[in-house]
Amino acid sequence: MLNYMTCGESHGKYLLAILEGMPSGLEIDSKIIAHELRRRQQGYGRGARMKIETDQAELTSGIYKGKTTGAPIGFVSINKDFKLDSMPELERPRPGHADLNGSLKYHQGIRAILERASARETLLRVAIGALVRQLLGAFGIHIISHVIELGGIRIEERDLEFSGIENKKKDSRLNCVSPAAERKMIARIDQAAEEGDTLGGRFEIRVQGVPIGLGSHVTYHQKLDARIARALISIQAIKEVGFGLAEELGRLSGSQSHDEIFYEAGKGYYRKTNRSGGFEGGMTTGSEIVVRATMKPISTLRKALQSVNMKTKQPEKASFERSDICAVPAASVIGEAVVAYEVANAFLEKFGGDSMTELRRNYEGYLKQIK
Ligand code: EPS
Repeated sequence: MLNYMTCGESHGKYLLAILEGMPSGLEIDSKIIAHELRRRQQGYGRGARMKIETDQAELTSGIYKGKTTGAPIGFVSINKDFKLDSMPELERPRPGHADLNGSLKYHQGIRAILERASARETLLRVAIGALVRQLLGAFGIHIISHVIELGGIRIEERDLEFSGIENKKKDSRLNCVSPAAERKMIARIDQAAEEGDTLGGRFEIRVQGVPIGLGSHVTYHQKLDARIARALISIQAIKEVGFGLAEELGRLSGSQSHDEIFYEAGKGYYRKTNRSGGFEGGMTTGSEIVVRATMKPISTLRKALQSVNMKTKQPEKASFERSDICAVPAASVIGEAVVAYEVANAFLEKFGGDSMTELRRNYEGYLKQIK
């Protein structure tokens, strides 16, 4: 089973992580990690910080001659914008940020809170996700995301194929399959920037190639859909997560809501629809995992909202520091990473093994057994 811990502040010297539980013998391509970190930095509407940084994560341990050894893997990332001790204290908490609650709870100023609450921490989650998705890739499991709504503008495309999504969003600046919607989204971001405002949106994550039976119905904490929901909600500013038809299911009848079961010799059990988003009873059905998440608008606004000065207790406008106008494309990349981690963890939980050889043997034996 996997486990990791991260530390580091947004303007601290380093961001650090240790990942344990990877089996030995997995070939690691550090270019994939660099690629995912680059993707996290992109997206129209990102702020000035992303022009300063060239995010990288050095792997410091647990890898020998390009392969995992089974030992804990260390990640080190250096912040170019390292200036924590010279950063000013803030007195006017931003509505929507961790500022007020964190400051009162930890009995210290806002600076110490925002430095750790910042989404900069997700750099490490993306690095870890980029490493574990190489494990998933070795078993034919692939993950993609795309932005489906931004600032109230939605894509019209429905029932998109996995490979279609990948092709259509290739040249996108917003990780979006629809050039027409993207043009409107970019105009909306420009408008928000002019108005000193920010925007949120919604993205979809798809996981292809998962076998039937990851996760478990037997205890609530083993349910894989619940673990994925928790992982997505834990990304800064995510307020809603739904699988498959999600909130639509509240309006449909049973006959419109479930995925009928079929069997074919050689192929095994399968479904023709995927209304469940790939989950029944907290376990994968073998269909694609389809999960959507909503990100609220960034809470640092140039057109600051009403707040209170924590020193004087007088009403004042909230603090403003440089900020993103919109980070939904970045959130979708982070979403891929955290979903990759949860799926990889459930995969290791189910098939176990200290080495790739053992893991592969267990996986192949199971596939034969369920046909
Ligand atoms: C981020 C780095 C931060 C912000 C953003 C995410 O950089 P800075 O605070 O120096 O501008 O751009 O963080 C927030 C939105 C936030 O509220 O803290 C990053 O690397 O993703």
